[in-house]
Parts: sequence; structure tokens; C-alpha cells
Amino acid sequence: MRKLFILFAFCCLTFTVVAENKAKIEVPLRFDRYYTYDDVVEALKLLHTTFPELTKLDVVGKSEEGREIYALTINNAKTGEALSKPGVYVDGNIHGNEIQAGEVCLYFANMLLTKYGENDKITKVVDKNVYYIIPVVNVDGRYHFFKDAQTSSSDRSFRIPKDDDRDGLVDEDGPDDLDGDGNICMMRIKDPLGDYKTDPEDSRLMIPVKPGEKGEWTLLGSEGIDNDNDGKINEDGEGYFDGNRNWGYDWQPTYVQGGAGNFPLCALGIKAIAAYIHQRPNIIVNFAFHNSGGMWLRAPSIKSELVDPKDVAVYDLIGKNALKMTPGYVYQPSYDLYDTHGDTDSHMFNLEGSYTFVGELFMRSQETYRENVNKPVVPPAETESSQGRRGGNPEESREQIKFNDYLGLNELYKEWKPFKHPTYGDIEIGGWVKMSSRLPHPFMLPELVHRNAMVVLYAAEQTPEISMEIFDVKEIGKNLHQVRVRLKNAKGLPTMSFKSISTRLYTQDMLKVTGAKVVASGKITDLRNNKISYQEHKPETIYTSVPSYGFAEYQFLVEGKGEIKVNYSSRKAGNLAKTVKF
Ligand SMILES: [Ca+2]
Ligand SMILES: [Ca+2]
Ligand SMILES: [Ca+2]
Ligand SMILES: [Ca+2]
Ligand SMILES: [Zn+2]
Repeated sequence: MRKLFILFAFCCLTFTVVAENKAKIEVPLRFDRYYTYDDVVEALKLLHTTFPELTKLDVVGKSEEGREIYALTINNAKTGEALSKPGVYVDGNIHGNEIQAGEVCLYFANMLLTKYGENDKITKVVDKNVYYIIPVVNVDGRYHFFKDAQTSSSDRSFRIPKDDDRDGLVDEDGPDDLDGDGNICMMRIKDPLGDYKTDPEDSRLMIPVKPGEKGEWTLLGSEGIDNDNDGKINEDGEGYFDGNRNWGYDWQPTYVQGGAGNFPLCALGIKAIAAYIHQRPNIIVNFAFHNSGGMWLRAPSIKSELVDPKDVAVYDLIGKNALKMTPGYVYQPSYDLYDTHGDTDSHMFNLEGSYTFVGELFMRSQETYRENVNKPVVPPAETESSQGRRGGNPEESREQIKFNDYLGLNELYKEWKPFKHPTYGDIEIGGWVKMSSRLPHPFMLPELVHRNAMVVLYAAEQTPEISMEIFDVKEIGKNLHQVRVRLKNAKGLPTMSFKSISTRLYTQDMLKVTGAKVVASGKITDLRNNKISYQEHKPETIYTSVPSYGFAEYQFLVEGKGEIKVNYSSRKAGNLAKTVKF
């Protein structure tokens, strides 16, 4: 209601209908534009109907506002059932405003499907794994990011109302689009005692005043008025409820972890997706895409939680290659940014045994306007000066606004315009718009989606490829045969994370002999010197896992004559069987 009133009061004269210049969605999908929530759904449906043999489209669940959350499965049934293959899970846009995360997911799906059978690399990697792709986790968030006036950082929340200022009303005073341009920009007022002055080099920008300098402007915060007349402006906006703090593992209440929600998995979408993932125990590696900053983050999310160096080595294999595929990004443990509780990556690593990465897409430093891209606009020492967040670095702002002028078609920045504010009187509204700052301009989107999707593809190539060799089969006594089995992994991801082995998260991979009585079995610890470490119980079944680019060798002593079957079964690395006759 409050929004309606505001719209009528302030916007009817200046309200302009944004032309729905809607491009037709076709396969192959285009990535020189952003997809609304409805466009994403249409694109997924189109991918599914174009490639019915390779895809399945599921509604995982519904959001708080009743929107459907879609998951596209890509699996070639001719090479095996989905659950019998390593699973690669990719999602994005858990934060409603981080929309290019959805485009990366769509691009990845589009690439796998449209190049299948044409490109050998793609064909191989499609045939090998199953892919579970949820481009938009926060479906209400994406919908409202396009539809409503926002800043580039607003509308992250799930649509669960929250009383931020504890006045008994929920979400009663959010930002307001006073000039009706579809953006929540900034408000400023002329003030000789203000903290800012006009940048002498570009009158559209402001720079902080130095001590002893006369001020010119005071920043009044995001565009808006005091909707509930409590003397505070914009004190209780939409949410705030952070889906990426609501997962099951290490969930902490809001007095420990802001945005956590009332209890674990209380967001409808997060609960539905957590269940969807749990029903797919073959998921071995997963990516959750966000913006921004240019980062690849790995587990753990809190500093006090240790990750086995063997798991770190696996992360490094992908993370260090990712760095070179996405120049400028950093690769680091998630806690290096800050400790988080109840996030997707902890949940996936600790409860689902999946190697998990967060991709923080896009760096604003890619918005270059300079001769030599390799030379930073500001020398590092200056960047770290005490300018802090307030106004940022003037040199960077000047470059960004010239990028807007010469490369961004003036679409990223609104010049300051006078406005009569009911509380403040004569003010000005202007600054960076919704589709700026954290999102690449559409002309840069194709490269962003490709580079980042290729990192997922690289991880998908590294899922385990297990082969089984039977060797040294011989009679070693009366009616007693020795059978040796070697499991080999040709790729960089082990069949189980060391975390899931050490926590006994689920039943380990099994090597099982059937068809005859097994009297003894054990791991071959030194093949050349014939050293076996025998196991005490149930010799017909050995619990195992196969490391990165490694192997594991076992010996079975089998009674009788005839035929036995050796089965290898793994939750995340498929199943193999061989018959041995003696
Ligand atoms: Ca309130
Ligand atoms: Ca506005
Ligand atoms: Ca208020
Ligand atoms: Ca307001
Ligand atoms: Zn995010």
C-alpha cells in the first residue's frame, strides 16, 4: 500500500513506461542481454523441448510468492542412468540482485546442449556426468530486481517479512523511487558543513573533503521518504533474510549470524533445494554463483573449521586453474572474506560430501578506460589509503564514469537532478543505477559467462574416472585362489572427499566379491614386497575410496572353482563389475 501512495504522489508526472523491447528467446540462447525470471523459465523450457533426449525439467519447489523454482537435468540416458554417474550441481542467484549468476548457469546448460555431438570436449563431458542446474534459487528476488526500483545491491532477500526496527510493523519503510526512473539512486543536499565537495575534475562526482576544507554536499542515503512517519527514512525495507545463511550445516540464529532466518531451511526454496540435492547423493562437485568482486571461494566458511590438506589439494587443482581462466579473480577459503554460518558451501561440503565452490562474478575494475589495462588506475599504495568506503577512490570513480560515457552508452549513471523532498526540501537525486556496479554492461556479459562456465566445465572433466583391473589371479593352495583388484582413477577428483571419510558421512565405496566364499581379503600396501593388510571381518566386502589420479589395490582369497563377480560401487563415482573365471 505504502508504495502505491508514493507512486501516485511523486511519480505520475514523470513516470515513463520502460519499453518492453523483448527479444525473442531462441536456442542457442543469446547472452548479450539479461533474462528476467520469466525469460529464464522460458529459456529453460525451450532448452528442454529442443533437447528432450538429454534433458529433464523439474519444478523443485515454490517460493514464498508462489513462483516455481526450476532445475534442469542434463543426462545422456544412453551412457547410463543419472544416479549412476558423478553429479555436477550448479546454481546461482540465491541473492536476488546477483542476476548474472543465472546467466552463467543458463550459458553452461546452453553450451552443453548445443555443442553436444559437435564438439568432442563437450560430448565427452556430457556423456560422462549428470548435470543439475538451478539458474535462479531466489526466484522472487530475481523477479522483483527487474520489476521494482532497486539499487544494484538491493533485493537480495527472500520474501519473508522482517521487522528490522522492531516497531511492530514489517517492511513498512523501504526505499522509494521518488523520480520514477526504476532506480533507487542517492539523495544529496547542499550543505556548507557537508563531508563532500564536487570533484573539480568531473562535476558529476563528489569527493570527500579533507580536514580544514569547506564542504559542499551531505549524502542523505538511498532515495526515499519516511513512509510511516516515525522520523526515520527507509529504516525497514524488504526482508532481510539471506538464503545463503539459512542452510542446515552450522546454522546460527540471527543474533549470531545476521540474515539467518528463524530456523534452518525456513525459506521454502532453500528447503526444497536442500531436499532435491539430498536425493542426488551422486553430486560430487558444485558451484554456487554470486556477484561480485572476482573470487573463487572454497570451504571452509569459518576459520576455526579445518579442512584436510588432501581436500585442500583437490580444491587447489580446480581453484588454481580457475584463477588463470578468469584473470584478476582471487582463489581463497571462504572465511578469508569473513566467517559465515549456514551457507550453501558448508552445507554441501559437510553434509553432502561435495567439493564446493562459490564464484563471485565480475570485478568493477574490468570497467576500464585507460591505455594500458595492466597498469592499475591507482597505484596499490594509494588504493589502501584512508578513503575507505566513503566515496571510494576518486581516480577509480573518474575512470568508472568515463567508462559509462565512452563504453557504457550512458546507461550506468544518472546525473544529479533537483527534487523537492517532503522532509528535506530541495535536494538532488542521482548516481549509479540498478544495472551497474555489480553487473557487467551487457556488452561484457558474453565473455563473463563463458569464462566462468568453462571453470565449471573443467571441474566436470575432473570428476572421477574409475577403471578396474583384475590381475595376478592364481591358485595359491588346494582349492584356494588369489584374486587381485586394482581400482584406478584417471582424474583429479577422488571418489570421496577426505572430509566425508573422516566424518563417516555415508557408506564408503564398496568392493564386493560374490559367487564364491571369500576366506580373506585386504589392502595391498606394498605390491612389490607382497604386503597385505588383512581385514578381520566380512572379507567379501572391502570399504574403499580412490584418490585423485591414484589407485587402490586389494587382494581376495577365494575358495572353490568356477566364476566370481567383482563389483565396485560408489555413491559419487559410478559402478563397475567384472567376472573372473578360474
Ligand atoms: Ca518495522
Ligand atoms: Ca529513482
Ligand atoms: Ca520511517
Ligand atoms: Ca521509505
Ligand atoms: Zn551473493
